[in-house]
Parts: sequence; C-alpha cells; structure tokens
Amino acid sequence: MPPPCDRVWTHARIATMRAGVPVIEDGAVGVRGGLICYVGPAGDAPDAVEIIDCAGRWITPGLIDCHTHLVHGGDRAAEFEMRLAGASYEEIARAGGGIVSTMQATREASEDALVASALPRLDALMAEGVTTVEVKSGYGLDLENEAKMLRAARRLGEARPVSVATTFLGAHAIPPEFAGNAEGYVDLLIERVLPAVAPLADAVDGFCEGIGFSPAQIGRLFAAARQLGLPVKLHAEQLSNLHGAELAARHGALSADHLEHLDEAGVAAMARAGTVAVLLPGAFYFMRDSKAPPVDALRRAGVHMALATDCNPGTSPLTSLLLAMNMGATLFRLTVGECLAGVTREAARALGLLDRVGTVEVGKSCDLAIWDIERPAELVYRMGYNPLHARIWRGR
Ligand code: DI6
Ligand code: FE
Repeated sequence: MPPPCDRVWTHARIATMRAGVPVIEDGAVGVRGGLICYVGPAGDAPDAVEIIDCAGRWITPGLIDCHTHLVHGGDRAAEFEMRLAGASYEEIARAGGGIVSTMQATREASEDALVASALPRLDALMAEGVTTVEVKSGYGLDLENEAKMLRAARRLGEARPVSVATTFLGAHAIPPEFAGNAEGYVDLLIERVLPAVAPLADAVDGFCEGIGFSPAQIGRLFAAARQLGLPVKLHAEQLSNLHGAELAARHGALSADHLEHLDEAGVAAMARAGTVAVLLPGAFYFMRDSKAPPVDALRRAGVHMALATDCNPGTSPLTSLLLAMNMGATLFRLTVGECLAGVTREAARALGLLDRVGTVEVGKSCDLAIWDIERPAELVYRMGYNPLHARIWRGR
C-alpha cells in the first residue's frame, strides 16, 4: 500500500487562519494530489512519500494579493520626479503623464512584452510567499488592448507556479477618443467589450470617482456583468464619497476597495451584503493621503477586511505584500491578526476563492508559506526584510 500522503511538512507551528482555530504548536500538514489531506498534531500525521522537518518554523496559508494592476506598459518614474519637484496633477497630465501615458505605453506594448515586464513584479511578490494574485486590465481602454492585457495576465499563471485571478477594469478611465463622452464609452464597454472579454475575466471592476465613472455608469456596467454571470468589485471612495460602496453592496459585490472616504451608511451596506473591504495602504502612502479608511467602524460592523498592494505605476508602485501589511498596521492601525488574515483568508474571500485557498484546511489547495520567524508579528513588524523559508504551491 502506498503511503496516504505525497508529502508531509512536520514539526511546524501552523497558523491555519481558520476563524477561531488556535495555532497548532507542533503541527503537520499533508498533501495528496495537490490538495491538503491532513492538518493537525505532528504526532498523528499520516505516513508520506516525503517527510519535511520544519524544525519549529511557522506555516501560514500562501499569501494572496487580491488587488493589483501588475500588467501594464512603461512606468511613471519621471512623473514621480516631477511631483517631487512640485508639479501638480494637471501639469503632469498636460506633459503627457498620468493614467493616459500608461494607457499609451500599454497599447504600444505587445502581449509578449506585457508578460515580460510583469514577470519581475510577479517574482517579487512570489519571493515573499504569494501563491495567488489578482491582476486587473484597465490600461488598454479598448477591446483589442483590454483583451491583450487579460491574456497577458492569464499567461503569467502559465509562466510561474502561481494562481492568477483576472479582473476586467475597462471602466478605469475614459480614453482620449471618448473625451467628453463617458456615456458613449460605457455603452461600448457594455455592448462590445465586456461580452468579448468575459471568457478572459473572473470578475468586473470599475473606478467610481469624479475623475472616473459615476455611480449610474458603474451601475449599468455591473448589471451587464451580472447578466454574464461575472462577479463585481469596485474602486470606491478613494478620493471622495460618491457612495460607490453602497452601490457595490447592492450588486452583491465581492469587494469594495480603497474606501478612505467611506461613511457609516457605506459600512452598514457592506456589512449587510458581506462585501469585503480591501484596504490599500500603498496608495494612501504614495499619494501622501491624510484621510485613512474608517477601520474602527468596519471592525465594529464586522466587515471583513483584506489588504493588498494595488501595485500600479501611478499611485502605488508597490511589489511587497509584507510591506503592505506593515503599512496596514502603522498607517491604518490594523492588528497583526487582521493584517495576516487580510493577506490570506480575507483576500481569498475578496476574490470569491475562499472555498479553494486562504486557509490551511483539508480539501483546499496546498498553498503554503513557511517562515523563519518566532512569532507572526515579525511578518508585520519588519520593513524590507523577507523571512520566507519556502513557498509551496499546489503541494510543491
Ligand atoms: N485607483 C488609483 O489610484 C489608480 N487607479 C485606480 O483605480 C491610479 C492608476 C494610475 O494612475 O495609473
Ligand atoms: Fe487599483
């Protein structure tokens, strides 16, 4: 009889991140066929073809970055320098900067070039234990280029041992050819682009903001997405309060993201709908924002909170989920437990993947991070230090 497990990691301290389940002090995790088949005391672990002694190291679920714009052409370092020298957003836009410059660079890039330029950013995330990453489109802003971005995102998951969730963000900005005609662009998205890219996307997102799309426009897009069976999420309340989170909640959104200007009614709507709050401290930090999201109110209402990098060239050029955890604690006052849940269980929930990843639990994908630490607080406390010992994706 062959042993019941392909592999067992033993003598580890296991933060399963299952709600209410305490740390397993001398634990083991077993895998069979890529799925977790045992979690429990090391002494009771089943036999395995390969047994790996973790020598007291910590095991957490593999980390999940649930909000990124990892695929994009070019960068905005020159714009950053202009901002440091005192240039305003309008001046930068007039000089050809801003989101439209990334759109141009993305349209000019081939699909191969987009994959190649995203891979080093993906590698940086994976080096810190990321096993699932969400990737948005939103810099193509027409059918051909949005589809190219989504194909490039899917290809990242073929090029590396990592799970990729794709999100269609055609409603990220109004492209120059539709200047002054946002409604016409939303019509195009609903009638042409969304139906064509639906097979390439796991969810639909939008940028609900004065400089983006109105709640009414997002509402139309969401209705079309739901008709195609796609779940929705929303960039909401980042710069102002347009009540996007309430709109998202009404559409049963998986998540509402950013939320700096969220009010009590928005918190209550999210709590009722089970919409996850995805907090993005990298953008808050990089844009030198002063208004933090209402974490106390979210916590009191029992809204699930996730944390992500928002890796994008304009407002959050961040490729470290560990640093996002540190910023979540220092800038947003999340606890260590909330930070860790925010990049595991709650990030999985924000992607609609909690039945497959996000906790160390029998039946889920064996995606693990093994850490050289004495306590989980070390993952949040350090800045620019990577204590990852090993990263396991689907049992390898
Ligand atoms: N929120 C942001 O902060 C950005 N997009 C978004 O939805 C900005 C992206 C960019 O400037 O490239
Ligand atoms: Fe974003």
